[in-house]
Amino acid sequence: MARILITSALPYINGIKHLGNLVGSMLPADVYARFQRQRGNDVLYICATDEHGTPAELAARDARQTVQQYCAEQYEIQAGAGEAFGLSFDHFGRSSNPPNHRLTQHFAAVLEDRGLIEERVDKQIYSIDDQRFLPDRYVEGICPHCEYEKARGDQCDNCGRLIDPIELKEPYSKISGSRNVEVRETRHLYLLQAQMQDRIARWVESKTEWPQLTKSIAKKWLKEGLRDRSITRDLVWGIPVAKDGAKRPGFENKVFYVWFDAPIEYIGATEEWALANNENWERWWRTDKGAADVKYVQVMGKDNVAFHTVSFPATILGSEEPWKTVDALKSLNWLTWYGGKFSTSENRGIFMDQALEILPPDYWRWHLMANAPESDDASFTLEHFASVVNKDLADVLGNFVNRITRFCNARFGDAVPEAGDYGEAEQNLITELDKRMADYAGYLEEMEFRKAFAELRAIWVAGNEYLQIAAPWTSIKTDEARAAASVRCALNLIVLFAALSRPVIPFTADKMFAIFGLDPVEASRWPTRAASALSRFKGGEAFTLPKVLFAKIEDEQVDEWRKRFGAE
Ligand code: B3M
Ligand code: ZN
Repeated sequence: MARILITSALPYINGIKHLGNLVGSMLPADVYARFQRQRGNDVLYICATDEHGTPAELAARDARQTVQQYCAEQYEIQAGAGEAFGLSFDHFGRSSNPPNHRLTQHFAAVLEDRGLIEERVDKQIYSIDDQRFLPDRYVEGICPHCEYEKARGDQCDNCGRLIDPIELKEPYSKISGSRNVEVRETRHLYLLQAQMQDRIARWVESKTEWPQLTKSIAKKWLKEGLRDRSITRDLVWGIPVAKDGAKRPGFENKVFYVWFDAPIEYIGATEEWALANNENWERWWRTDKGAADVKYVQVMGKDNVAFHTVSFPATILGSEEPWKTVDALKSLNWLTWYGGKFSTSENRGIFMDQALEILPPDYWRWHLMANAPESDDASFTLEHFASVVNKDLADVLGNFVNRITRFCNARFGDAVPEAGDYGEAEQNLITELDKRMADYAGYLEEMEFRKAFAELRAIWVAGNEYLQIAAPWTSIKTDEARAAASVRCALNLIVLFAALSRPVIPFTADKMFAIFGLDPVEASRWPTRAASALSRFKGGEAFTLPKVLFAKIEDEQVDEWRKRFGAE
């Protein structure tokens, strides 16, 4: 039994996430976690809300709430949406919780002991009208790299480059809109990453399992050369710059930078999980305390890769403490909304709560994962979504289940028929399934999701083709035992399909198990041999007729949703 620690990038607290965020980190991590659990591995899947930094403060301001109230409310909303989507976190924490405070302050202290942190005088934009510094997103202006007019102080949304706010042209305050700003000096803590260039480069080299996209991003950053970066900000909301409960002199009104504390929350949230469940978090994170044999898997969108392949490793490796570091890092490209951006303010795109108002989670889960933005960005369109749902889920999987249960019920009654032995058609099916099941599991193991779900679809199709060939509705006229064997095989296929499909469409899989009154946990133990899967039911097992598993999406619905969600 392998031990697998999985984390997906922590969603920012400011507002419910859209379908692109979902498929960019949490959903693929969930599918992988479910697959590994079904295989009998010891899995710990950890996520949390990322609550610090300027996005949270700005959103709380817009909502006319204190940032504490805002975060507490949004946390509940995001946790609820995750649960409704079937995201099987072992723990969904909050980066503002006490363990992360303790750990972040611990890392800063250790890094300083190692000579990797120093105080420096820094230049920041100060707003005279707002009487405060304007770190990161509090300031906007023209991008120095691509001339985009609404570049944020920390990063340009147009060209994706990271920005130092004082490089922005024509800066203005995001709080008041005032252009009455100037550059002032302020003290900050700097993490001396430049010194760590070689160590990080060697570490990245050692990560032979990393996929192409991940590796190329890490190498690009290393090639540009690691720069020392400030890890504190002039803000009130965040983790205080303190040690042993005492604030650092001169840093009373400063906190750690959100990107310093956010990845540490992977560990913090594990500690939250341990506290809540009377468990031991160190055996997942400390290689001196049992974590040496853990496989650690991270999942994230491509914009987060540099922070996980360079910045967070600088924190971890720089501490020289025996922390577990990432083994496999799955990164995804963007899912776009009709080729453009998802946007709450412009009412473009579907957000997690809205998605579930119109259809159950498995419709979305299947479409998103089968068309995950892996090799390239992918565009979400309602038209494509409807055609995938109608074909794969309604016509192929749903129809199979419906057709065979109804036929059996009409001709043999409400139990699996006993007569007949498997013959050549079943043998051929078993041969095909064995090959496809092995390929499918291999792709899931590698987190090649598009390929995996093309294979799963092919497995469902193979079931339909088998039914076409076996045609019990014809054979029953001349050879009832043959027809009974075909029906028994097809009913066994329902259970096999449910087990194989459960990582991606867990709610439907459980409905399929329920047809036969099976316990989902036992019945979903990962099947590796088609022959044994298809001999589960020997005959005589009772079943109940299921309701239709997937309703087809009608053109009128697509038209209505196009209007509602700003499709163009
Ligand atoms: N919250 C950015 C994002 O959601 C950031 C990820 C943190 S992972 C430690 O894209
Ligand atoms: Zn730019």
